[in-house]
Amino acid sequence: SLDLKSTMVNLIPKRRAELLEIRKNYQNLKVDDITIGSIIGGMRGNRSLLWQSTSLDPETGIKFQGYTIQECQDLLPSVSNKGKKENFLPESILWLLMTGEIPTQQQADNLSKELATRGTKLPEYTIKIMNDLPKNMHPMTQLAIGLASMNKSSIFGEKYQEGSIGKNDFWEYIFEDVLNLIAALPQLTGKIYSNITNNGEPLGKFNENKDWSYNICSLLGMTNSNDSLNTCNFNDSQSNDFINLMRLYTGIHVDHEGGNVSAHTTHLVGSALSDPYLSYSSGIMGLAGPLHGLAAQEVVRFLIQMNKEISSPNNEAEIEEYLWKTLNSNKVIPGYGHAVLRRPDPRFTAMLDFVKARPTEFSNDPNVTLMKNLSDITPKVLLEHGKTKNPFPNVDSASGILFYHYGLKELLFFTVIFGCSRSMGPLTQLVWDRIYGLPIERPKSLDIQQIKNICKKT
Ligand code: CMX
Repeated sequence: SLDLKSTMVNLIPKRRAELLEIRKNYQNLKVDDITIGSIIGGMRGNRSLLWQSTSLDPETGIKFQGYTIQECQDLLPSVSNKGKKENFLPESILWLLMTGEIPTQQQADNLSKELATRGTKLPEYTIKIMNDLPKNMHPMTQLAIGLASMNKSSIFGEKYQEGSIGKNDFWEYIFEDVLNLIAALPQLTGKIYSNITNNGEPLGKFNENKDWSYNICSLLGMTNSNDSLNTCNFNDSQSNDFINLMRLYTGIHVDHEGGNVSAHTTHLVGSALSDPYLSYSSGIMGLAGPLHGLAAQEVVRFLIQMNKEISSPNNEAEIEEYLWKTLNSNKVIPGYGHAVLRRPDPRFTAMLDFVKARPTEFSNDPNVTLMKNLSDITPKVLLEHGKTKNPFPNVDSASGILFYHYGLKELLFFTVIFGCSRSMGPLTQLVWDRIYGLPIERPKSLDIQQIKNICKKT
């Protein structure tokens, strides 16, 4: 089938039967031990969540339905641009996450068109709320408010209130809400950016004939087409490169397994049958935390500051000295290390490849040069320092500085673009949660006395 919903309809009976079979035969099979350490240590490593579309391997990094980023680059449809292969579309990866299948060009184009059609306009009441927000309100607060306000038009919410749908049909209306929500993100993002940079006046126009990432760029006023209303100084190649950077960034940040804060929160809130707008708005609140979505901005600050203090971004000795100074004052090197990964983050490699493919564009940018040099120097220093389990760069060490290079200077805003991308994984899971009829989440908590009692018994 050429449209996503019918493709899902075809998949559902087999997948439901599969889960039923597992539940019937293996209900009591033990998977993991829960230790006192994990109860008081953020539940690290507890294998206790069902998450279908992505998995994170310490060595190979993120896989989308089993496909690495490189395989996605090779296999997933992009837009065709006079025979030149562009970065794959996030719409393609959304199809892959939802179905487990690589879409054809036609399927990806159809989904792209469907999102553009659904996303033409924000609801009037959301526009009003966004217009009334203080223009200097934190961009992630604006995003969470905008999304939560759209629950007024939740189809699932309406049907549920009417009492007109049974449990087996919930997924269909959740799916409608999910596509409407993802489709609305370019408009909402553009509105937030115009609030913080242009007193709420539009910076660009939505183009129904273009893809999702293009529309994010045009609504930021960051293309050189007529769809952007400001005087962005991009030449043709920069404009096209920025749109491809947006496709790359939003394509590879879609999901990182289910246990991270934004994904897990969306899933948890959705398990109470809160609609996708409320569930993802909650996920966004978590993404706004400095230990989760804000790391990219820390890296940008770090690079700019280091460049102020060293004589050249190519001076290895001074860079090493700066890194040691940071570590010796008990600070972390932002953009390095990872809770799960034990190799360079393949998302970082994809970003670096983007830079390497455009030497003329980036060779004169001292921050990008420093970012590249750091990826060689920092692992040696961190290894010698001897603490971090993973001395290699993670995705955040490159992503923010590339946006900065093209003129996105509002560091707090980067996470809103992260939020656009991250909608795709957790909301895909929300659809599957309802397809599978998963129950409300309710782990058991223990107080200190109960924990002490368990400790005494051993
Ligand atoms: N610089 C200096 N020290 C570091 C470090 C870094 N980049 N990364 C880890 N360490 C230290 C830790 O602080 C810890 O020290 P203590 O024992 O004194 O507490 C020690 O090494 C062991 O930590 P770890 O097990 O290797 O790492 P964690 O799982 O505890 O933390 C992370 C992971 C990402 C929070 C950590 O590496 C870090 O703070 N990195 C810098 C911030 C950053 O880049 N965050 C983006 C994460 C991207 C993502 O989540 O996708």
